[in-house]
Amino acid sequence: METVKSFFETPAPARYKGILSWLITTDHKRIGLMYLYAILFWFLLGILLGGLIRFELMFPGETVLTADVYNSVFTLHGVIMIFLFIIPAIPSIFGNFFLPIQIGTDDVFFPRLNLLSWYLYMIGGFIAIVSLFSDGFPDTGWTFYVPFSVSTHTNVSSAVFAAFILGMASMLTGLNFITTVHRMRKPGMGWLQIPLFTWTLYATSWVQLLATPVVSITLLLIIIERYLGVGLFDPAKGGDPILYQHLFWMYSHPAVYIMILPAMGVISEIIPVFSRKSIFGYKAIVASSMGIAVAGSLVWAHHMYTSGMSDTAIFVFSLLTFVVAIPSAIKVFSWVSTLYKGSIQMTPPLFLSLCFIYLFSVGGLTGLVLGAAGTNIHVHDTHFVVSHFHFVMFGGTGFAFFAALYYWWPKMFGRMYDFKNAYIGAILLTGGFIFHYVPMFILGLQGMPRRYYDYLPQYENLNFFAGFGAAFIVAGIFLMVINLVLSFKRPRDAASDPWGGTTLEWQTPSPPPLHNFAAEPEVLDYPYDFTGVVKRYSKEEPIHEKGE
Ligand code: HEM
Ligand SMILES: [Cu+2]
Repeated sequence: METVKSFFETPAPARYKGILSWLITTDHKRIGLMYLYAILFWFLLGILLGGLIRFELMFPGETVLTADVYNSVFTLHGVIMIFLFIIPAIPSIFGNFFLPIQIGTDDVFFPRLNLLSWYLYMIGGFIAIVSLFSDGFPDTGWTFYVPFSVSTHTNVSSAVFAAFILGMASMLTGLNFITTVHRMRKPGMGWLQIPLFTWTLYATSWVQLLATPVVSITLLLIIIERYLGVGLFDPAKGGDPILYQHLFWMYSHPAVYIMILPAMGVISEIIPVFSRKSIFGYKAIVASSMGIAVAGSLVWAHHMYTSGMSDTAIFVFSLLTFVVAIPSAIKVFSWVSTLYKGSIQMTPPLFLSLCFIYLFSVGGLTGLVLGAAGTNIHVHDTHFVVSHFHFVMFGGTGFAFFAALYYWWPKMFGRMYDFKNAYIGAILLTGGFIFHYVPMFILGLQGMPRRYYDYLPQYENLNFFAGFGAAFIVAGIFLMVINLVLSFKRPRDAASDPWGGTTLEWQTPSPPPLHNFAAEPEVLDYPYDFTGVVKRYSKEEPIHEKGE
């Protein structure tokens, strides 16, 4: 008699064909791919909304959106980009697909919980869509600040409930990764043999697990306030609206490390492979990942210097903000030191990684401008802040997302792609990015406030100019996605190790079989030795020698 346990333990592909074999799969690779398809949909929708915001801002006054609709559009853009793209993107797609393989095992520790996390992600996305209808999507901004989020008539309750559900999916992913790294490493793989991508996912998972509950409860409090009016955030009832800001940023600042740490892990995988040199400072990078996860939880109030905090509190949070920049700088130093005197082999993943290092550094350095109270109070809530977080989130994680997609695509799908189109797309994206966001730094320094659909005449030229940058961004992104889709026209003949990598995923076939390893994988020690590691783009192609 077939038990429930054996029902789930029999891999779905062996049981069902077609869509059903996906919908009940517990294979980490398939779950990673299902996240990829869903997250790409949301990302492209978020990009189009970004383009719409920019088109509205290209001309003063009403262009295509009324003031109310503009407020809902940037809120939707922010909510999609934060909760449906950037937080889940790299951990849920590439973490799910590659973490078990990188530590030499055949799945995550809780495969069914992993599938549940995907369903929660889909349900969260669905509820966000539902919030669009009836009273319209919230017009509060993605931060849902009280008292406005309690009083506004728009669909705040369902939107924050969507974010609550998405938080659950994120926590389950974190729980799974921590348990898998502790319990399922290939025998003999010590902690200092774990690849850096997996290390960053491990550090991220602790932040996902410990910080997410704070925002989950805080978002539920908004719903309670909207329906019961307890007065938690209402001074007239003894409450305090600033309490909401503390609770919200106690998650949302550590959340920026949920966004950037996995991205940093991707870059730490790519740079050594295309420099043909082991990473500089493996242990320093591991320590800095854990350091960021811990120190990053202590700086949240640097978002609130203008909320009436005491000078002492401002001083403490400003100092801590400078401290947390140190581990990030260690990583940038290690990447550049690895490139130094390496035999650089340019490929689309490396090109995108170099863009990441430049854009993330600009984002990080402008973060210090914001961390210093003296400058912060002048540029708080202006387009300087908007540009800063686009440099770190989009220039950082967004570019690392594409670098990861182009680095692991041959392994995930067994197909190579067109390099020329990839470069054209990446150059359009990078050029458009700089043309779009650098003017926003200047507009912010000149005092243009964020979250207004209109502006004073002196801001007209730079806003108009930035519009062309946004057009290039959109064109570049769609070209890079279409280029990958077109790879399905190519033969499925990518080699198992097209780049000459040294982590375990390059010891599996492309794509990997259900249980990942056709043969017992060999765990290598850091520093990796790249000499003699052969590269071959496709099975048929001759071995690529150095400098080809
Ligand atoms: C074509 C690409 C994009 C364009 C043109 C764009 C444009 C903008 C603009 C102009 C704003 C400010 C709206 C205002 O304050 O009035 C904004 C806000 C925002 N963007 Fe983007 N963006 C793009 C991509 C992204 C990406 C990739 C992310 C994240 C990964 C992102 C995250 C955000 C967030 C969180 C906000 C804040 C929304 C709020 O104020 O509540 N954007 N975007
Ligand atoms: Cu912050």
